[in-house]
Amino acid sequence: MTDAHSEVGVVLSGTGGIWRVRRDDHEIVDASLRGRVKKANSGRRADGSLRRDTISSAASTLKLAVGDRVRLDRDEADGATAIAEILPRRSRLARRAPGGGHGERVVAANVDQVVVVFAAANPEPHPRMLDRFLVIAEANDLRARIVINKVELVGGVDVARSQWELYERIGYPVHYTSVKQRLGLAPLHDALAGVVSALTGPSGVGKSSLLNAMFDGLDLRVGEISESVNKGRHTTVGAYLHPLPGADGGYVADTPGLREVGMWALSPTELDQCFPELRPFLDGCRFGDCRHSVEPGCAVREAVERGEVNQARYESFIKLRDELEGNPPSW
Ligand SMILES: Nc1nc2c(ncn2[C@@H]2O[C@H](COP(=O)(O)OP(=O)(O)OP(=O)(O)O)[C@@H](O)[C@H]2O)c(=O)[nH]1
Ligand SMILES: [Mg+2]
Ligand SMILES: [Zn+2]
Repeated sequence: MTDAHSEVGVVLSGTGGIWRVRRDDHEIVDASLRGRVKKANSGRRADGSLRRDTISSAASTLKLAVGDRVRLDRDEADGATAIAEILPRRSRLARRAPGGGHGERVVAANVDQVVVVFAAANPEPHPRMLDRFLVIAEANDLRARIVINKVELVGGVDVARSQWELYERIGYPVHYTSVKQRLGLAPLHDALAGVVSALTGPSGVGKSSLLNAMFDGLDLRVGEISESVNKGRHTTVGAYLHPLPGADGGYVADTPGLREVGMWALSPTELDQCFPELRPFLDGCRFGDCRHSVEPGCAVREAVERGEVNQARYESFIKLRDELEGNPPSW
């Protein structure tokens, strides 16, 4: 389709009516979502006649999300920009609705990786919380990367690594950084440049500080309690996409809603697949519907007993599964 007045861009932010879009020429514009795009569930009106201008069929059941690539139309008369089409997504970070794909809420589209940031100390890290973030990434078939920041507070990279290398053994890349001492920033910069990352982690671990230290001109606010204000509210899943300065480009999505794993409605029976180190053992359980707790002949539990699967990770799995099955955790 060639249209002299249409351009393509990436959605940076927005909620209902007006969306901020960064065009491929790097100009940032506000664009409205046309009524007929917003409502288009099919190419036909209620009376069966064809709509003149509907969203492409692949996008017809999708709601617009940050990270979406969209085709923009500019009205020559009043100069207003409208989103005419959502281009096909290559991936998405989505909350699943219970029982299937219907009604899922896309937190960010076209995400290449999830980057989970914790502090080695201050605030004290919670490995079980890290496990939850990793499960969300796995459930969305997204690569995950871990950052342990503020390593100077525990005596440096080697001390931090001794505490977290378990995750390296599972296969997750782990970055050990200190903004204060400018440690480990170059490799993390290179891992973010040119791709779309969903950045998450507890408040105060240094996410904004890291981005500012790696990308000149980003100037994110540091040291503010940015998201706790809205804690617990479903609206906080809304994300914001920051274009990364530099020749390589790339985007980082601030995704506060990722913190509330209970809202993700993962299926308890598929949770074991979201722990990569359990996968080799899942076919070995005596029962196909093994819950990997008290069942006889459980290959997962045997692997834990042999020390081939980390005990704490296994406990994370059990706690999360109990939670997903509706038993509130005791921690
Ligand atoms: N000691 C130490 N402090 C750091 C380091 N990096 C960041 N900080 C400090 O940690 C505090 C929180 O940093 P932020 O960058 O605002 O943390 P954040 O993760 O963006 O927090 P939210 O936006 O609330 O989610 C600030 O006071 C930073 O100066 C580090 O490597 N070492
Ligand atoms: Mg921040
Ligand atoms: Zn089992």
